[in-house]
Amino acid sequence: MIKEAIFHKSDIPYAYPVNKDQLKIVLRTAVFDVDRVYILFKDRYDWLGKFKIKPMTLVHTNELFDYYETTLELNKRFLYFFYLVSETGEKLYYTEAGFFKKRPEDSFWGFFHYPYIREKDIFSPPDWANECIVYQIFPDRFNNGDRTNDPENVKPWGEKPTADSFFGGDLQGIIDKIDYLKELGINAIYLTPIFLSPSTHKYDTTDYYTIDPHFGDTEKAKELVRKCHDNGIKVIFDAVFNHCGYDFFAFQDVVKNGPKSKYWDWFNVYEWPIKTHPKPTYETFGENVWRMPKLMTKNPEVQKYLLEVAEYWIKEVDIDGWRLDVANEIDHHFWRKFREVVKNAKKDAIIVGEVWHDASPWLRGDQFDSVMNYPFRNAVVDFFAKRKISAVKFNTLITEQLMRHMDSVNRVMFNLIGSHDTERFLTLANGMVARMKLALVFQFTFVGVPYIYYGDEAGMVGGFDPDCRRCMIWEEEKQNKGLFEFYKKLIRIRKEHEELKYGNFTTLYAVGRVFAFRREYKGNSIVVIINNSSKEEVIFLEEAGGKEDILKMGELKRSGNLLYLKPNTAYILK
Ligand code: ARE
Ligand code: CA
Repeated sequence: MIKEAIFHKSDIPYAYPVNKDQLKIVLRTAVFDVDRVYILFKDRYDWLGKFKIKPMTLVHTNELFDYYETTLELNKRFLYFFYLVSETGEKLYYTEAGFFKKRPEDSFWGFFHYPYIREKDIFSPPDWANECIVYQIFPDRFNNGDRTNDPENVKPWGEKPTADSFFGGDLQGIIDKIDYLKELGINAIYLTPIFLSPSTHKYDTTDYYTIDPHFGDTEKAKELVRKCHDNGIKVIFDAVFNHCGYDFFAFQDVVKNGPKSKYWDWFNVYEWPIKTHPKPTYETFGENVWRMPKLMTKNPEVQKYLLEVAEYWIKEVDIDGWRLDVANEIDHHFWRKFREVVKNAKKDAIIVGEVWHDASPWLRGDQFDSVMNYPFRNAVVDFFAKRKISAVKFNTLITEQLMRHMDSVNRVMFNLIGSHDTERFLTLANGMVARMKLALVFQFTFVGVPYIYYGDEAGMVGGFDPDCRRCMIWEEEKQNKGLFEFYKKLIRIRKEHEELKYGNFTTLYAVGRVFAFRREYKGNSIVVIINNSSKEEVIFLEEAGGKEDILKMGELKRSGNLLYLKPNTAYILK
């Protein structure tokens, strides 16, 4: 056996409670190396008791690893070790103290321990997140519902955007389109920042307590949230707490009073008087973005200020959660406090971080509920839009992503295929709607929250920021109606099937460009087959037997368990 690949630790994501009685256990081995895995376990305080034995189930296989899982139930306290048998009959015991050929004595000191299921440590995202389909809105570009609040020099709707063009979109515009959003079927919206700021994107906050007048005011925000709630739509705001805007009162006080300012320690100023050019003399977001001075969240006064902001908008306007900008550059310490404040203000509010890479340090239950899942997006873009990776590689990417987190986290990950910071998916797919549809089938049947960037459903295109932020297309004749209907159908299918929201995920087939998997929940299963190639493919898949296609994207010809997949076609079999 390849011992070097065998891995477990008594911590997330290899050991964690799924509820107050059950402990989930995961073990990794090298791919195709091990034939059977058992776990031997007992209560830590049952000194003289015998170990119980349970076989573990192989749940994922990818290019490198096999993953085995099981769930244990005992009196909350666990002592355990593993017993592995290879294809060739080799036997091995695996403990916290390493590997043994002979079974360790019961008095051995090196077993794995899960000391106690501590209820407070169990991760529990808001229930509604599991049912969520989220729609991201960039307010200046979604819909102009009130011309009286338009900024000066507003550009004609639909003109090509530059980094600082304004188009007049606003909160009234969103209110006016609630029916549209309902028809689509989404049940949550996430708005990029709407607080007072000089820019069009509003990531450089001047005042955290004022809605930008070009968007509306606090009353308008209340009306938006109320009307969304009346229509079953949750509302998430953007918390830009890593940095403020240059015009923020505290920074302006520092600009004026220097080291004498009460707010001096809110920032990291290298040199005073402050200069913005050629390089800012203070720490900023990104590389010398002078409009965005970095806030020192290690400072208790800064913490207090920002935590009050977080609480204020929940209480005042009744929002349902926060998306956290540049979340990975703010201390964990702050986010733990933030979670306490937010959850106290509203028990089922959601906290979604912006982290573009492995976000596991923030997803242990003490900080975020979810993140914008960019690793998901990257895999989907490479497989479906660009077709530059094989199904095998794609399977490796997504199974490794799944194994990074607790199941309960995976189910609420915000699975996007594009955002205001990326090229649009359709552009990356070279305008080929067929490829996008396959990606959407995957997005809506995979584990996690499907996330729509405004306008994708209308067939909008666009390159990097600012081009990905074009004005929403409202003229019906310019919208891609077929794509819109396809979204509607996928949303309906997802809503109607618990398997797709709560089911576990098993890859069934990953060869060439064909990918198939099963979602299973409470004895019901759905099999999804995607032919991500431009030619007919024939596959053998027993699991498809006795199931009917509910997507009806194209005809599925079968002869026994042989399936004839049409080019660029997906099937959702129930
Ligand atoms: C503007 C221009 C850009 C220009 C930039 C630099 O539009 O063309 O390159 O200025 O001067 C906001 C605005 C942007 C604006 C930016 C700076 O929306 O339009 O850019 O402010 O003024 C990293 C961070 C991630 C961050 C992205 C942008 O990790 O947190 O960069 N995303 C958030 C928001 C943005 C927002 C800000 C932060 C600032 O979502 O919209 O920008 O508040 C890799 C890395 C990522 C990296 C990503 C993108 O994959 O892994 O870490 O994200 O690329 O660069
Ligand atoms: Ca307006």
